[in-house]
Amino acid sequence: MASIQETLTELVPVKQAELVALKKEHGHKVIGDVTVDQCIGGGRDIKSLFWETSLLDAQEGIRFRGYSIPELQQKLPTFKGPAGQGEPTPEALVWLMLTDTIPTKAEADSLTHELYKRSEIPQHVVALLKSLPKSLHPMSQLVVGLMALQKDSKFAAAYASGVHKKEYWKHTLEDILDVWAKLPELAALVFSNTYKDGSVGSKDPSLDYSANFARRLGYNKPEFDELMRLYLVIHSDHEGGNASAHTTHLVGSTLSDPYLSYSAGLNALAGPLHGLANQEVLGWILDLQKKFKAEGKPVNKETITQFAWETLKSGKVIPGYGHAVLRKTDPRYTSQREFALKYLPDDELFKIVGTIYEVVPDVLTEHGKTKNPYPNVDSHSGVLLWHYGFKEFNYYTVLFGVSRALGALSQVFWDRALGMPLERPKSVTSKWILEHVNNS
Ligand code: FAM
Repeated sequence: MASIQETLTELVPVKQAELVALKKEHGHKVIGDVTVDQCIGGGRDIKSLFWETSLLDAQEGIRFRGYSIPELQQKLPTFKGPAGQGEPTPEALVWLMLTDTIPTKAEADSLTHELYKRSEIPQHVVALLKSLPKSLHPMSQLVVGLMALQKDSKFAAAYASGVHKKEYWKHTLEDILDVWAKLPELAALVFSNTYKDGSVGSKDPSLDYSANFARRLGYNKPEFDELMRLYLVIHSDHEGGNASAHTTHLVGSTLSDPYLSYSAGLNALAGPLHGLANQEVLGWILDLQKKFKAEGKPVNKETITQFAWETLKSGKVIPGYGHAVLRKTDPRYTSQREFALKYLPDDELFKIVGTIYEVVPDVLTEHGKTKNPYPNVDSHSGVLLWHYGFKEFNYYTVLFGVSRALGALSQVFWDRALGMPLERPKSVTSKWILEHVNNS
């Protein structure tokens, strides 16, 4: 069986030739126009990014290399064996995102092994993390840890020694495998530094990436391992325009190595309109519960509607609802709901999430601003973690950060393998726009 490195060594020249042919045959053709609204409106729908690992449809949601989430669940190998014996593993998804092929169980397992081998964290990084104040947000701690690991970047070392540009992708792949392997370790250290005594649970070479991450965080239940697999798969990639993926790609385009590029992506993910929304959702639900308990009222459709309006009237967003591109319920929300129906149908917070779903789309529609009144991925993830006793919700975005590395860095691999150039779109001033529209 070929390793991931051997498989990619065969594939890279094929994909390079395909891109050359695409440019030669179709390079001059138009795929979109840009309006003034789009230019001053965050670039929505402008087709100007190249992203191979996944594609988002506004109505249907995300597809990874052409496969929807339910299709991944039917086709990708699981921890126990072939597809269908539980949730797919993130290692299997990574193989698919990198190679454009569904892996066999043996191929996915080889990647598990490869990542396990590389997972050790140097002592200077452990000491650095332990020196950080517990009050520093876990996302900031994760970035500090990843930046400190950059000392060992194989790409940066190869570049400094004058390696030929045709070889960049090999050193980039080395770094990407290292970052994927070490991120859960860093994340577990951040967790322990923030909420425990600084020590982490032990890992086990017979387990997969997700179960080992769960053990490092102190969780031992196979059901929680399944949740971790689902979580790491569905948060991994959401095409290229979202802020964390785009930032990683942009910074990588300067030939910053994968440590530097993904640290930048994590900083984008840490914003409340992006990945931090998952902690905001949990906070919103707990505030809602607390308020109505204090007032002696039940949490039901009426009180949730009242709370939603209070949020909107105080000039805040309802976290976990709306999306820049999607215009329907996020399939990542649906897959988490299905998990909850299977494993925790009677959970109190899960029921509240269900009731929120029954009323908030109508409230947002009546409010009349948001283009998409439906829930996104963040509106469900927190209650699943909470159910298993994972209540440190300021930490939730770190889990998202471990997952998003899988997609964003799979694309960075192809960016270097395909020789993608420095990203540098054109900006214009308001004066330029006025002159342009008046003269056309
Ligand atoms: N609650 C209240 N107002 C909302 C809203 C929500 N959930 N979603 C959108 N709006 C408002 C938005 O703030 C904007 O208002 P202004 O005109 O006053 O600026 C208006 O509706 C139009 O926005 P839009 O075009 O529908 O959405 P955008 O593309 O500008 O923004 C989001 C997209 C995701 C930033 C926005 O829906 C939001 O703030 N949602 C809540 C935060 C959240 O859940 N973020 C996580 C997104 C997630 F998928 C992820 O990245 N992990």
